[in-house]
Amino acid sequence: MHSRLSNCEPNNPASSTCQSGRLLRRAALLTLLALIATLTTLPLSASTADPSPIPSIFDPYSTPAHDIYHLSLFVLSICAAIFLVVFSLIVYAAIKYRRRPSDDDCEPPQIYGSNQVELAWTVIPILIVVVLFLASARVIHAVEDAQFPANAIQVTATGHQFWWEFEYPKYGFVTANELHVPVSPNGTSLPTHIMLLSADTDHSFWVPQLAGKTDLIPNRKNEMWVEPHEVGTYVGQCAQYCGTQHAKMLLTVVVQSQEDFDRWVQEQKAPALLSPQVDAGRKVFETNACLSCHTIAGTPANGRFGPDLTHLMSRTTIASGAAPNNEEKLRLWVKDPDAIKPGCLMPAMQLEDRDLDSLVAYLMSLH
Ligand code: HEC
Ligand SMILES: [Cu+2]
Repeated sequence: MHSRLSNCEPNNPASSTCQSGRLLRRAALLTLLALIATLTTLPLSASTADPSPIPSIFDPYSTPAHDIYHLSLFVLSICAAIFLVVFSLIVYAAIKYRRRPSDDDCEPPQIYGSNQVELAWTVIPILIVVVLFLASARVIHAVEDAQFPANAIQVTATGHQFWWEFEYPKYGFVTANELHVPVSPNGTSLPTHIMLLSADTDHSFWVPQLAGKTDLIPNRKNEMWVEPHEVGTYVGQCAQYCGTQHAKMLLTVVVQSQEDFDRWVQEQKAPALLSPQVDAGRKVFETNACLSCHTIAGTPANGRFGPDLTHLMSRTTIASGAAPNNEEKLRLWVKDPDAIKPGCLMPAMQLEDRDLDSLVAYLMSLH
C-alpha cells in the first residue's frame, strides 16, 4: 500500500501522551476563543463624551484625526479578517490532521504545483495591498493637500529642548507650551494651520485626538493642521526622543469657543502689566541673566532662548507640564530648575532668598 516509502514502520504511541495532548489542544482552543472574544468586544467606537485625559487615536475630535481614525479602523478590520481566516485554517489543519494512534508513520503523498492555488495566493494578497494603498493614499491626500480658508489661524510651533514655543504671527505675540485654538462646531470650518520648526534637534508634535504625528526638524519647515469640533483641553507628548527631558514635554491644546479665543488673543497681545508693587522683583529679573533668555513684552527683557514670560500666569503649568503654575513651584523652579526637570537648559541662578521672593512676586504679577 505504501510503496513510496520503504522504511515505513507502524508506530505505537503510549496512551498517556495521547491524553495530555488532548488536554493541551483543548487549552489552546479555549485560549484562542478567549482572544477572539476580547478582540471583538474592544471599544473601538468614537465616543461623543468629553475628551478623555488619556489621549487615544480611537477617540478623535478633529477633522484630520477623524480621517485617520476611519482609515485605521478599515485597515484593522482587514487585518483582523486575514488573521481570523489564517488562524482558523491553522487550527483546523492542526486538529484535523493531528497524529493519531492509528497512524502508520508513513510520509503522506507529496503534491507539487497547482496553478489555481498559486494564482489564488498571489492575486488575493495583491488585491488586498492595492485596496489598502488606495485607501491610505486618499486619506494622505485629504490631510496633506487640504486647502485653507483665508481666516485660518496661523501658528508657528518651534520645538525646543524641552519645551514648545507658539508664535501667532498674524497677531504678533508668542506664548509657550499651551496652544490655544478656536473650535469649529460641526458644519463650520475654522482650521488652525501649524508651521513646525525646531530650534535644536528633532521633536515630534503629536496630539492623537486632533491630528497625526508630524516631526519638527532643524532647518526644515513641516506643516500640519487641526480642526477640532469640540471645546476642551487635549494633550499630547513630544513623540521623538530629543534629550534628557524629552518625557517632560507635554503638549497642551486648549480648544476654545470663538469668543473665548478672541478674548485670549486680546490678552496675549497686550504688553506685560507693570505694577509698581513688584518693581523690586523686576529689577532682579532685569539685572540678572533672566532677561537674555526670556522675553517680557514692554520691558528690556527680549531673550528667545527660554519661554516668553509676558503672560506667564495665563498658563496652568510651567516647564511644559512638569509642574503646576503656582507660587510654590515657581519659587522652586527659579531656585533650582533641576529639582523639577533634571538636565533642563535653564541654569540655577543662585539668588539670595530676598531677591528670590521679590522675583517670584514679579513673576506672579505677569497675568
Ligand atoms: C540660559 C538661559 C536662561 C536663563 C538665564 C534663565 N532661564 Fe528661565 N528658562 C530657560 C529655559 C530653557 C526654560 C524652559 C525649560 C524647560 O521647560 O525645559 C526656562 C523656563 C522658565 C520658566 C517657566 C516658563 C514656562 O512657561 O514654562 C520661568 C518662570 C523662568 N524660566 C524664569 C526665569 C527667571 C526668573 C530667570 C532669572 C532668575 C531665568 N528664568 C533665567 C532658560 C533660561
Ligand atoms: Cu522633544
